[in-house]
Amino acid sequence: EITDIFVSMGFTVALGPEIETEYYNFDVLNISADHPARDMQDTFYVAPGMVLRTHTSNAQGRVMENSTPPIRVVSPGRVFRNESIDASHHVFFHQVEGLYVDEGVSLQDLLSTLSEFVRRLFKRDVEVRLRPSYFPFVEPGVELDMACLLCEGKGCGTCKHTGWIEVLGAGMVHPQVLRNVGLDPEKYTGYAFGLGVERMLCLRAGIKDIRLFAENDMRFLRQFYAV
Ligand code: 2U9
Repeated sequence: EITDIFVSMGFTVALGPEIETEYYNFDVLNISADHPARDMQDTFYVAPGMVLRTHTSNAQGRVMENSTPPIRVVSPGRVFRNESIDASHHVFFHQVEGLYVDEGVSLQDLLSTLSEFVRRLFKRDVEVRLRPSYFPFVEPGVELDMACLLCEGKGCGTCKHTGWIEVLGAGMVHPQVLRNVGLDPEKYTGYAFGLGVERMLCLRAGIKDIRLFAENDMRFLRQFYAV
C-alpha cells in the first residue's frame, strides 16, 4: 500500500541488499566514522567493513550514482538494529525510505507530497505539521506529525496529551550527500524521508506492541492477510 501510493505519484521502486558495505550504509549518507549510529550497539557487523543494513536508504546511493536527475525513488525492505527489544523496538523491522532529487526541489514539495501520502494511508483528511529534527543525511531535518487520530488534536493518552503523533522523519538531502554521489548541490536539491512500516500499521490499526509482528501468531497475522 505504501509503495503503491508513492508509485502513483511518480516514484519508482529500488531495492538494496540486506548485507551491505559500510560505504553504502553509512559513508555515502554523511554518517561519519565517529557518528553514534556507527556504534557497535546499534549496528550488526557481519564481517570487516560489512553490516546488516540499518536503513533501506542503502539502496539510494547506488541509484544516485547510476542515474541523472530527476530521481524519484522509494526503497522498501527489512532493516536490522542491535537494540534492546521492547514494545516499540525490535532488532528487525521494515522501512520505506524515499528520495526526490531535481533542480528546484523545495521543503514545500516535501510537505505537500508527504501530507497527501498521510491522508491516503490513513484514509482521512488529517492535519499535519513539520517539526525541526536532526538526521546526519539531511539539512534541515524535520519530523512530520499528524493530528492524533483518536482525539483529533484535543489531547489524550495515545498522543501523551499533545494532540500530535509522530509519523515519519524527513528533510532536504544534505549537500555533502549530493557531492558524495557526484551531483552538484548548487544545481540540484532534493528531499528525503523515511518511515517504519510496522509503526504505520500500529498507528492505523491501534496495535500497541511491535513484537507481535515477529511472533508468527496466526491469530494476529490473519487480521491483515487473506490467509
Ligand atoms: C539519501 C539521502 C537521505 C532518508 C531519511 C529519515 C529522514 C528518517 C527514520 C524514520 C523512522 C527511519 O524507520 S525509521 O527508524 N528515517 O527519519 N530517513 S530522511 O534520507 C535519505 C535517504 C537517502 C540519499
